[in-house]
Amino acid sequence: QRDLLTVGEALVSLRSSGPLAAGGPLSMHLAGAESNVAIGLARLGHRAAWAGRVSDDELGEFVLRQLRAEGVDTTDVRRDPQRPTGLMFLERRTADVSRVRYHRAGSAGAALDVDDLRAPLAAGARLLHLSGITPALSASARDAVTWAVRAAAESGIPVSLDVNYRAGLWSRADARATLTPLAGYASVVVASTDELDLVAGAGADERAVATDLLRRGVSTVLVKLGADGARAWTADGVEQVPAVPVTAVDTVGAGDAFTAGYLSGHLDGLDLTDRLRRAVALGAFAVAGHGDWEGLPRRDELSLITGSAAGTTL
Ligand code: KDG
Repeated sequence: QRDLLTVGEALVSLRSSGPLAAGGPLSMHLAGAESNVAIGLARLGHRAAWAGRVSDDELGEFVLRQLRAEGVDTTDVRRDPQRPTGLMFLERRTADVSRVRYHRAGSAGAALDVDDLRAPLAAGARLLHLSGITPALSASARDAVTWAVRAAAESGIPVSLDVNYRAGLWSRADARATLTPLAGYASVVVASTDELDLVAGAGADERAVATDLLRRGVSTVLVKLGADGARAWTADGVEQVPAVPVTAVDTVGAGDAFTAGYLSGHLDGLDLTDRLRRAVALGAFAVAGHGDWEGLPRRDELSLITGSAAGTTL
């Protein structure tokens, strides 16, 4: 059985080392929040599958090739002969400021629909992971995600939902209207502090949001605190772990790495503290290397960061 099924849009990201308007070389990478999570889990030896749509051309082939190379199960990926794979430009505008520009409207990934998800849901998994990006892509993608959380609930598959608010895709009001009901189906909700108001009708106060989610059946609310680590709210109370101190060179993908670490700990049966420790350790690997997922550890590399330094500072 699969450990994890994740669903979403995989993108080709084109990274520049300087201002895009000035031109220059771009490097080509696989991006996509949910596929990043799948890779994070596969690197740690879990059976992870990603489902979604990609184009029927070289870019779709590139996405599949990268996922397969990382050991992610792509059996349920659909090739769409009509639509392109979405693109994301990541522009290093200054040494400290990077900007994202999407070319993903009308993409194959955005055309995701319920029929794309029937087979992967029927195949079963120990966990289903979704992000708040997918329902922002199109009406059919929103319906697909809504169907998937209900199908998972009926089959007893716990759902993990990362809010992942993307201002380039929808307004906060639209996100709140869609994500608040969706979060009620999740077992784990992952959010940054500035995303808390999008998953509960309880304002932005962390305790009030967590209380509301727990009351609605969520078992763990994870709040990412960046360089300050992370907090988890459960029925037993609240627990916080500090971040692992590393030299941050690229924060893109850190949230996905964090989620992958947490879910890996869950699959391994670790207790909450150790799940959080693995989550912040993976976040540290992500920020300490370039790329969305390239720097994520294999299992035998976990101790590179969780070992000496982190053993005492975690
Ligand atoms: O989480 C990193 C993502 O921002 C990136 O991989 C692309 O999924 C993505 C998005 O929609 O921003």
